[in-house]
Amino acid sequence: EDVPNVNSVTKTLGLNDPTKQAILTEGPELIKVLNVSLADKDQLRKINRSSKTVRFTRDTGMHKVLTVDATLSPRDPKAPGQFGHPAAVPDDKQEEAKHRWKEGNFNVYLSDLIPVDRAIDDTRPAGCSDQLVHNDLPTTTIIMCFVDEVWSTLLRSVHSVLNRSPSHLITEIILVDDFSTKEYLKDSLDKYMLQFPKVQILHLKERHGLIRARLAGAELAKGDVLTFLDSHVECNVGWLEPLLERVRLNRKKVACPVIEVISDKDMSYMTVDNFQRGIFTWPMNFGWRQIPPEVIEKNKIKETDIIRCPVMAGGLFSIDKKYFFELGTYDPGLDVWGGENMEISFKVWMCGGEIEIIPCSRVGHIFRNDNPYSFPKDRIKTVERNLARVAEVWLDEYKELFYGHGYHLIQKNLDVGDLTQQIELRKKLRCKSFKWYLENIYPDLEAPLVKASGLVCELYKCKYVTNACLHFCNQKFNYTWLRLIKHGDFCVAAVDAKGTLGLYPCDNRNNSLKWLHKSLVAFQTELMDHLVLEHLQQPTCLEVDRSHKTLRVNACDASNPYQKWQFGNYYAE
Ligand code: UD2
Ligand code: MN
Repeated sequence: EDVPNVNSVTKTLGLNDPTKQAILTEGPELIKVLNVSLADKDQLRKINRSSKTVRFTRDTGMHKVLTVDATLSPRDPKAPGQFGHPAAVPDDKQEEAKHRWKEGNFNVYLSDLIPVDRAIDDTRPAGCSDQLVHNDLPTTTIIMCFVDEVWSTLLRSVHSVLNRSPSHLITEIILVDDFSTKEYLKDSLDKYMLQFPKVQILHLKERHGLIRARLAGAELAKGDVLTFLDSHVECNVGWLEPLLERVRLNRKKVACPVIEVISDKDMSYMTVDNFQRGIFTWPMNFGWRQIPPEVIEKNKIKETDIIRCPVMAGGLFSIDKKYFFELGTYDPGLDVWGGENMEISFKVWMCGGEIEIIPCSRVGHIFRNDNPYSFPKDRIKTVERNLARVAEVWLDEYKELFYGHGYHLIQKNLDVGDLTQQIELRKKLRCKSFKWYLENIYPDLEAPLVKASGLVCELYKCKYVTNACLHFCNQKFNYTWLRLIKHGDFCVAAVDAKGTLGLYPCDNRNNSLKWLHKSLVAFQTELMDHLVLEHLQQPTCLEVDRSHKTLRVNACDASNPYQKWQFGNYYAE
C-alpha cells in the first residue's frame, strides 16, 4: 500500500528531534500520527494517503458510537452462560464446585465452564447506540492488575476488551501480575497472550498491592488515557468510546462506566438500576445512592444523562494520563487494597476535576464477599491505615468525623507513615478545602463537626444548683466526634486521682480527655445518659456532688440521677 512511512511523516512534520518521533496507526479513512510532541498533537493530523502530505487540520467530525462486538454471533450459542444467562452446576459436580469456590470467592467451576468469549446482552439504555462521539478520540492504555486471579475469569476480562473495543483506540493492554503465586499465571499466561500483540504482561517481583501495581502499569502506558479495570470484568458493547469522549471534552473529567453485576453464584450478567451515584458514609465507606425520583422528575434527568459522583467505586475508570500524573497519581503510601478510591475522588474534585458515571458505558464485575487473596498484614488494619492517610491529607477538620465514627482507630496508636509529600502536593496543586467539597459536591452528606452541644445536667437543669455547676453549664460545651467535652480549645478532664474536674488544653490523641456519652441502662428511652471516662480501670462517670456543690467523677451507677446528662442539641450522624 502507498502509505507514508514513519520517517517521511516525521520529516513532513518537521520533527527531527527523535523524542518527538511519530508513529503511524491506521484508522478507517485516515492515518493518525500519534506520539508526536505535545504541541503538535493538539492540532490534528490528517494524512492524505495519495499525496503523502500531512495536513494539520483537526478532525472535528463525529460518528455514531461504534458497535464493535466480535461475539455478536458466538460460535457456540448453546454453551453454558452464553448471552450472559445463568449457568448451572450439574448435579454430580456440586461437590467440586463447592470446593473450588474459595479459589476466587465465586463460582470458579462455572467460570471455567462458560466460554471465555461469551456474548452478553447489550444493556445500554435506549438512545446510547445513537449517540455521537468525536473522530479524534484520545487513545487509551488498559491497565488490569491482578493477584492470583482465576484463569478463565482473567481471560474473559481480556477477551471482552479485545472483542468489544475499537482497536484503533487501544494502544495496549497492560496486565500487571502483582506477584501471583499460581503457576498458570506465569508461563501459560505469557504464552496464551502471545496471540494478542496488544497485550503486555508485567510480572512484579514482589507484592505491590493494587495501588502500587496500578502505578507500575501507568509508568509503562503509552496511550493518551489510562483506563483501569479489575481482572474479573466483562466490558459490554460500546463501553469505551463514551468514556474517552468525556475525557476528550475536558481532560480533567474522570469517567466511570456503570458497573453491572456478574453473579458470583451463577455467573449471569445482570444490569443494575439507573440513576445511582457513588457516595460514602462515615467512616468513609463507599456506597451507591439512588437519585430520589422527585429529583429525577424535577430536573428531567434521562437514563442516558451523565451522573456526577462525590466518589467513585474505584476499580473501573478512564483518566487522562498526563492529568493523572499532574495529580500526583495515587498516594503511593497506600497499601494492598482500599481507600485509594476515596483518595483519588477527593483529589480530583478538590483540585479542579470531576468524577462522572457514564450510563452509556457498561462493564460487568464479579462482586465477591471477601478478598480471595492474602493481605501481608491484617486486612482491617491495612484498610484503616489507608483511610487514615486519606483523612489526614484531605479531610481537614472533618477528619474528626472519620476518627469518631471509626472509634476503634484512635485507640491503637495508628502509625499512618510519612505524609509530607502528600500534604506538599495538595498545597502545590492549590486544591480547595474539604468544606468546599462537602458544600458543593456532596451537600447531602451530614457532616456536623460537633456531635452535640449545650451540656445540661438532668436533675437541677443546672440553673438551681451550685456555683460550680452553674458555671459549668453556662459555658458552651460541645461534645465532639472524638468524644471531647470541649469549651473553646479546652476540654473537661479529671485532673487528679480524687476525681476533681478541670479544663485541660484539648488533644485529640489523649484518651484521658475522652468521654463516652452513653446509656448505662439498656431499656432507657430518654436521652439522659452518663458521661463516662473510659481510660480508667473502672468506668467513672461525671456527677454533681450535692454536698460540696461541685462537679466530680465517681464510680458509675446507672440509677444515680446525679450522673445523668443531656445535651441541648444532637446532630445527625
Ligand atoms: C473495589 C474496586 C477495586 C478497588 C477496591 C478498593 C470496583 C469494581 N472494584 O473492590 O478496584 O478500587 O474497591 O481498593 O470498583 N489486586 C492486586 N493486588 C492486591 C490486591 C488486589 O493486583 O494486592 C487486584 C485484584 O486482583 C483485582 C483488583 O486489584 O483485579 C481489585 O481488587 P478486588 O477485586 O479484590 O477489589 P473489589 O472489587 O472488591
Ligand atoms: Mn473486583
